[in-house]
Amino acid sequence: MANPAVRMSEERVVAHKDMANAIRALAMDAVEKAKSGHPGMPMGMADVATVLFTRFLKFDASAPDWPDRDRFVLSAGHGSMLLYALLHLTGYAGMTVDQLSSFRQLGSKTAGHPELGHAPGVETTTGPLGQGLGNAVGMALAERLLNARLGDAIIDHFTYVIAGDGDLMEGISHEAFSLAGHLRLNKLIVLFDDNSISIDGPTSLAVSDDQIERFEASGWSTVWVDGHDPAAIAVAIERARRADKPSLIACKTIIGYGAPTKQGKASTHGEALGPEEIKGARAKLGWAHAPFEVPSDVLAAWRAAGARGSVQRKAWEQRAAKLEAGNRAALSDPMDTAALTALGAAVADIKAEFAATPPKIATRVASQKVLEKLVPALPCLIGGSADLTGSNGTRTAHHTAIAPGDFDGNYIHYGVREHAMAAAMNGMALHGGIVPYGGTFLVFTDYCRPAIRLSALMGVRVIYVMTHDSIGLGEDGPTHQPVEHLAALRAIPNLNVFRPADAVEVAECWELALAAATTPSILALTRQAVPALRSDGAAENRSAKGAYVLAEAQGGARDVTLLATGSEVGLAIEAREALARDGISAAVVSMPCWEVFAGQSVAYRAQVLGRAPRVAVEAAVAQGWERWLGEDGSFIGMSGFGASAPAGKLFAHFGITASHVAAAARQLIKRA
Ligand SMILES: Cc1ncc(C[n+]2csc(CCOP(=O)(O)OP(=O)(O)O)c2C)c(N)n1
Repeated sequence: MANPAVRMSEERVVAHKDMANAIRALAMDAVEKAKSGHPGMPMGMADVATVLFTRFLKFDASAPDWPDRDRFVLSAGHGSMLLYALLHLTGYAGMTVDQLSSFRQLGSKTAGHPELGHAPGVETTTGPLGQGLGNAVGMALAERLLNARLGDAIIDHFTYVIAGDGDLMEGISHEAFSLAGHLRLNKLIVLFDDNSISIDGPTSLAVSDDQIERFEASGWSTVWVDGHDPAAIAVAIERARRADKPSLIACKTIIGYGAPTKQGKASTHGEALGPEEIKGARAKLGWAHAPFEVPSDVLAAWRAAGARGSVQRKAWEQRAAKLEAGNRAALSDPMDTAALTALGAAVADIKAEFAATPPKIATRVASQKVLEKLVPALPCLIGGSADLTGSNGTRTAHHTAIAPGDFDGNYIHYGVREHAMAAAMNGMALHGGIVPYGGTFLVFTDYCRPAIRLSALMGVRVIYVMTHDSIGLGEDGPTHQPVEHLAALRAIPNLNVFRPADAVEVAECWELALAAATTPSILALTRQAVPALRSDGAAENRSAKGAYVLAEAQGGARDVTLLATGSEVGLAIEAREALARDGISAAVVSMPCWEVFAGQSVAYRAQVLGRAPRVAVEAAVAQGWERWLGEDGSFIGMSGFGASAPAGKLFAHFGITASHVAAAARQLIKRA
């Protein structure tokens, strides 16, 4: 095999081997210095990464946000030093030697696992295995959707992923690959680090899947290559780029390649190699340079690779400059000023309709009505559901389904693949140009939770439409009735959990979710009809402070404050009326979003919560309510799982009724 090389100028040629060894050395050195990290994977995949970055990847290190760049996802995020070494070598701003030598230290750009926003060139946060794969499917899907809208001259790029055995063992990989194969996402290329080693030892301890056959069965193009043979890797990538299906390239590699006594062993996976082994590796690899030192010719060859795309990028900018302003803006920020204006108008429109004829409908139905206005106003919105379209109310008259190889539509039938749906939505949001929303039952947020957590950690605009939000879903029973889910979701930082009370609040919560640029949202919606509580038609978004006084105490002074969310706000209103008949003045506070309310001023919160005793009602567990109730408040809700029966019977059975709320209020007042 000819020794492939990067030609720098007429006279200097740098060998592939030296370029790959630069990655290996930086990875060994950084992990050694930190005394923590994973050298094995970067050393094993250095050849594959070198071929990809020097010969194929369309990128310009000086313009990391170029919308038509190829996306590179390191799904095997524990091998973060592979990515950091590449970003340093190719010349991304800020990824200095100092950063590499502060690997895994507080405040460095080189976090333990790659984190979005820490360094340019990190496309997504990875580490929880399998998530990067799901993100990449979303990115590849976003690319095809935008390509269908804007054409080849504007969006036409690949999404490459490096994934390890661990990624492929995770359940999410099945959902994600199955979806990608079905949709024929032919610009998705997975480079599988097929080293047959994971933490416990050889993968044969735990798995005997034939990954090639597995992917073939899901409609992928597959090939096996020697992951240390640059020419073979290049041929495989070349072929994958021409495939009419997504491609898996299984790269047979040796973990910790170059470590004299440890290569090929699990001991290189996740700990520093130690000074002796590193010395031996330097000798074996023929790398005679000091720690963190990259010789100038090797660095120059890498920098040339990092600048290779600049001509292409500049040509792209000229083409993009001719785009209609809206389309151009949408590539960088789909919710720009024009989109926010359109959002405001659409929400005002539907609120006016709801005010004119106050509807007694389920909040999921209200959400569908809101979407009927939003979808035509906001072309960036891409909807979908994990096989519960009719139940979630996620599809409108303005939707066309995306089909295999056909990306003209704007609605995704994710199939029964909640986890991949959530991870793919993260990928779509990260790609840019798209605001994804997707639905399932609230109880199945458990099936999406790892990806929801990453939406929150990354701060991406993803909207989860989670219907059937309590025992109010009725006959499907406790398997389908969320009780702890609101509390569990509220425990995730930087996640807005909205539980609107009626149609008007639904419109308001959609507006807030779409306007939140760096916070994902959950919309928890009812299956059952709820009364219209807001018919004021107010232009003001009253949900925007997270909680507000929906009905003040008659006569001003409060004897008691009733706090509620979603379907239970109606019960609080009924209880208020019952209490009024006894001469007790109760205020009702609707709390559609705790997180937003928690961010308000102390004065506002004090004014809303008042000084009178408080009763809260929510058809869910009490956890978290103590914050709003104080020491002496009462909670009406669930203390265990639900049951199978019609909704009305269940609310009565579990004591979540207006009369119980009123009774709790009377008791509190007596005590006070
Ligand atoms: C969801 C999840 N479970 C467990 C881990 C902990 N973990 C990190 S790497 C790894 C083994 C991965 O093996 P492989 O993909 O073969 O990586 P390699 O040993 O080749 O570097 C595990 C279990 C994780 N990061 N994410």
